[in-house]
Amino acid sequence: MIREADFLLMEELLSEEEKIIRDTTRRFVEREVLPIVAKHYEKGTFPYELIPKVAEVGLFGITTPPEYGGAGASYFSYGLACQELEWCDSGLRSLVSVQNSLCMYPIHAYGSEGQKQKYLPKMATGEIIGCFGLTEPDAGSDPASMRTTAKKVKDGWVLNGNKTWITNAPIAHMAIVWAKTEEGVRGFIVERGTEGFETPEIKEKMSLRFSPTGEIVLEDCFVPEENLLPGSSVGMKAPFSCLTRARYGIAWGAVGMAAFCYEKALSYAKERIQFGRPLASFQLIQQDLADMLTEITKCQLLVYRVGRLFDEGRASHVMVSMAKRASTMMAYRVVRKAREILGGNGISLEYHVIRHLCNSETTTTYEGTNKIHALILGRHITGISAFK
Ligand code: TGC
Ligand code: FAD
Repeated sequence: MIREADFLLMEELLSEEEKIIRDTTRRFVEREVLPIVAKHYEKGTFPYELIPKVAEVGLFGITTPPEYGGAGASYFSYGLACQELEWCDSGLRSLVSVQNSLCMYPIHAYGSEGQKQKYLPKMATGEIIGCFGLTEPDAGSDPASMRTTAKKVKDGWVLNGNKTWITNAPIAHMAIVWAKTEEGVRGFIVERGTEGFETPEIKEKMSLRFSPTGEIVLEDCFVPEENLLPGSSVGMKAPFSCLTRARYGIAWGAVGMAAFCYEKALSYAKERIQFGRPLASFQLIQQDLADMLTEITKCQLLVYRVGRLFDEGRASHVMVSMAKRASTMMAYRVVRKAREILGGNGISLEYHVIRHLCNSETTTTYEGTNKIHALILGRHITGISAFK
């Protein structure tokens, strides 16, 4: 499935259409992103010129129906694309995850027909980039404790509060903001340019440096009635359903990250001579490579099965939690082994592994930390909630 580490011949399980989506995505990242990613990572900048190119390959709105400008592809194909994107960089996959799962999905699932017509086609072309505001300074793992409020006024709502650690906030044209109304949490579309809406950038982060991250500051921000997502039920179910889709993409992406680093470590170990022999000839290095390939293969099987179940409508959000947690933890370990095999070169951006290593600090944190996913699984297994 991922060419670098397809030990169990999973390629044979893909349809021709799935192979085309995977290979088109790989060609795109190899040509357009891999050559520039290290430079931008070092500077902490994002190449805006990439956005129309990402759209041209069909990576925005992959699962959105064609009548709204999307590709109408399966979630399995979406997973394959995420894997190829994160083979290059987690921030690149984040750009696509947020646009697809956290912005286009809620508009398609919970938006009015007018909202779908207004936003989705332009989001598919990249003319509109979205961001998703759930996390707050005092509400991270427990977003239900959010403080952001939406007060009903004539013809609309007034939003007040702060969201933080929001991917793409500094570059987004609009935000999906979750806020507490008198009845409970609801979703709102807030467009850039609205008075009382600011998105200061979070600088000096040492992970996901290829991805713009910011805050959303809402100060007496008036949002017209037509910007409420009408189909979202009151409460956390709607925002959580978006998280499930983004977590699913991260689970696939982490396999791509690990496969990149495995391949890099393998070729390095074959070429690098120490004690008169290639590193790959030493038993301890062979053990590391065996562990890396085995771990990647186990997670390939996991995301493959969850992907197929997703398209059959049979994947529960707990299955997705297992896949997100297992896959990102696997990548965390595999990337560290790769970095060690590369010795001093392992910390050079030229070899890309240190970039993946720093990114793995975020992929095990956002979209629910590994501990939170363990507790989601624990609640499912025992029937006892550790949260309340
Ligand atoms: P809880 O009682 O668990 O659930 C309330 C209702 O929602 C349902 N539900 C879900 N539905 C769909 N998908 C899911 N993933 C769901 N999780 C829960 C649940 O069945 C229930 O329904 P009902 O009918 O019984 O009312 O609510 P809780 O408040 O106790 O939640 C606990 C917990 C820990 C599971 C939840 O707070 C959680 O998942 N916390 C983690 C927070 C998180 O993941 N934040 C992510 C922010 S976005 C982000 O990080 C983007 S990074 C993007 C990128 O750059 O790639
Ligand atoms: P906390 O919730 O404060 O957790 C701190 C530590 O305590 C963690 O180790 C956690 O596992 C542990 N912990 C918490 N509760 C428990 C418990 N009950 N039992 C045991 N341990 C516990 N959010 C968005 O809404 N939109 C975005 O686009 C977005 N993008 C992000 C991009 C980046 C680069 C990053 C780093 C984060 C992003 N986030 C986004 C926020 C992300 O979802 C949160 O950081 C994450 O959910 C964890 O919340 P927190 O940082 O507040 O940590």
